[in-house]
Amino acid sequence: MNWLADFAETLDQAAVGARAVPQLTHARPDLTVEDAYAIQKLSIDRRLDRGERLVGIKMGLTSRAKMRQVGVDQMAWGRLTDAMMLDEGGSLSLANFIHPRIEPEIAFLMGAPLAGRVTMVEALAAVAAVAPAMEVIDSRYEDFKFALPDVIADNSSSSGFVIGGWNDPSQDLSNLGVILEVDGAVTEVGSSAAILGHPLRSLVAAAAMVSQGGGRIEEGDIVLAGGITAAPALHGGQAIRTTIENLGSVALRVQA
Ligand code: 0L1
Ligand code: MG
Repeated sequence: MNWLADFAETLDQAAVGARAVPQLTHARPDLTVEDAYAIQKLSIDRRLDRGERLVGIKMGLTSRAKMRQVGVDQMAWGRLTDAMMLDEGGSLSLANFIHPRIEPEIAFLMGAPLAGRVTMVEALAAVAAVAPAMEVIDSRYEDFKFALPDVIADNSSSSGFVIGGWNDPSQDLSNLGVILEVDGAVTEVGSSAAILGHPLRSLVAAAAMVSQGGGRIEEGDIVLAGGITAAPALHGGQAIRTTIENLGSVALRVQA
């Protein structure tokens, strides 16, 4: 339907031009979650048409801290492309974003596909490696405000991500300490348990949600399990580091 494609174009252009747009639900209060995932797909298809490649998925709103921060209390997922990947220890330019925030994440590297209803044991068996990560989220909506269908259509706010060193996944991931430092000062503290009680539960949810949309998580995909803490705003010149117990650190610098 044309209006879905029109919304997809609006969000795609907002991302490309780093310009905020009004929430879609202001124009269309009856927008459903199903419509929103269709818009997300159409808008990411526009990027694929420009030569980007899908490299995985992100889960969003899997922790209470994130739900509280944005006032939406249901999980959502989005698509990751190669153009969103940032170099570990590298820098990002604020010019490419509207009002970016950063959040600590756990990333899974898939060693096998995963789809449908799976147990945590089956999810773990499909994981090749686990890493500390950070996601740059940058809602394309004015004032970073949205309802659930808005944020889903907007690729669950995903704008960039950075992955640290990969680790053996056969370790206890249930309650790993997490700190987010800005310029060497600890600004957020959390635990991997903040992700649905165990980060593997996010992977279980991801398999089910992606299948509902007719897709599956592929071998080689990266899956971001969801923000662990609230996400502070990024400002020029900041040095950002996330450290996760037993998994290591991942860093980024914001260009001045
Ligand atoms: O913070 C937000 O923009 C909500 C969607 C992304 C949340 C997450 O990745 O956990
Ligand atoms: Mg996130």
